[in-house]
Amino acid sequence: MSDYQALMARCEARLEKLAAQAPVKTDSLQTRLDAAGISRRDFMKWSAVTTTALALPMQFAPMVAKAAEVADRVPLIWLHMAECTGCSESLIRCDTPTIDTVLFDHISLEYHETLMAAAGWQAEENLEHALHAYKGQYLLAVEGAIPTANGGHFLTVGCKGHTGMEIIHETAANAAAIISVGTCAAFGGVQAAAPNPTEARPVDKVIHQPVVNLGGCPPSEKNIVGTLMYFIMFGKLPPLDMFNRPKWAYGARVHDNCERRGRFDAGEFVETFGDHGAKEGYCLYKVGCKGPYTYNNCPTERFNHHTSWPVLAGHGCIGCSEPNFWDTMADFEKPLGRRELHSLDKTADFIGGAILGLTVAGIGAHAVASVFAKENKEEEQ
Ligand code: FSX
Ligand code: SF4
Ligand code: F3S
Repeated sequence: MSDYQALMARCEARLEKLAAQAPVKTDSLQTRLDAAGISRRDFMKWSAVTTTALALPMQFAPMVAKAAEVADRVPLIWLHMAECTGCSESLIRCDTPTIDTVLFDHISLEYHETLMAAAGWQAEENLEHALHAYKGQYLLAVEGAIPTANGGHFLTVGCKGHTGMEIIHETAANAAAIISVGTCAAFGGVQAAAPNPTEARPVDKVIHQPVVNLGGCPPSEKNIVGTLMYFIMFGKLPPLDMFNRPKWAYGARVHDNCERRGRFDAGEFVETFGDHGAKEGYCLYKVGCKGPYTYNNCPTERFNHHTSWPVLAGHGCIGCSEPNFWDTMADFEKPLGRRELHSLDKTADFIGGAILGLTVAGIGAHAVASVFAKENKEEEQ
């Protein structure tokens, strides 16, 4: 049996098992799509697009559709730790409902502090109920870093005053899978920037279970929903990169799929914001773009109904899906002219041809990968 056949058999068995369970929600996905004015045809198109985004062969498209329909059998507990809630906003704040947002309504969302109607004691009871009723079956999504200094008391949640550390340990203990949504949960984010007074830590440095890291401040709705879909379809974590990010989403550099890449290769750079080059759509490297050092699918998947992404909007990528980007990628509007990346900065002034551009960019990316690998190792020690 080939790898894909084995994957398909696993997916079929998993979806059959889920379909046999009673749905938690009363409305079917079709009812929800109808209410949002989304046609069956658009839903099937979405299934094909999601299949491609997940780097699966097109034979999986009907299974993606089926997985969406049975998503209401998978309980989801979504926690907020130290963060800005932009990750949830990225998913739910579209001007009109998308299939991704409808699907997020359809999945069995048992606890989400900023979306649920319950408050106070009732909210805490909801969480306790879900942890008990769905022991070993629920998916745990965590948004935000965990402050660990002072016994974790820089973050307490709810009327019982539990610390983030206590909550994360309790909820992670019986989760079927754990997803760190956003750079704060995945790598610490802004609150972990030097000097990190609350000793904010990524989820996977506080607990011992495997965690999928969805880098991005915030990550796109595609990366969040795609990861949920993968778990629903296969009941396991997707293949991950060295920072435990799904390869299907974080396997390519922003720079390699950027629509301004031709300008980089031709040596056409914006020198200051608002200049002639900025109006012509020149490359933003010299005004600080960190696309050459950042792995994410922003140029291909974009945000908010696929309308735009940072570079298309006219500002360089700030490397928001990379570990410790607040410290390693700053200044955000200046090239990384210091440290190991100096060669790329110097050469950007007189790059004339595509071949030289490609070679130099390759060196830069390799150098930065080594920097991050080193930092990650140090953190683990
Ligand atoms: Fe962090 Fe998410 Fe940035 Fe904000 O909550 S990844 S600060 S967009 O929203 O965690
Ligand atoms: Fe695009 Fe930035 Fe790369 Fe320029 S440096 S091609 S703007 S990703
Ligand atoms: Fe972040 Fe860069 Fe994408 S700033 S949103 S990784 S383009």
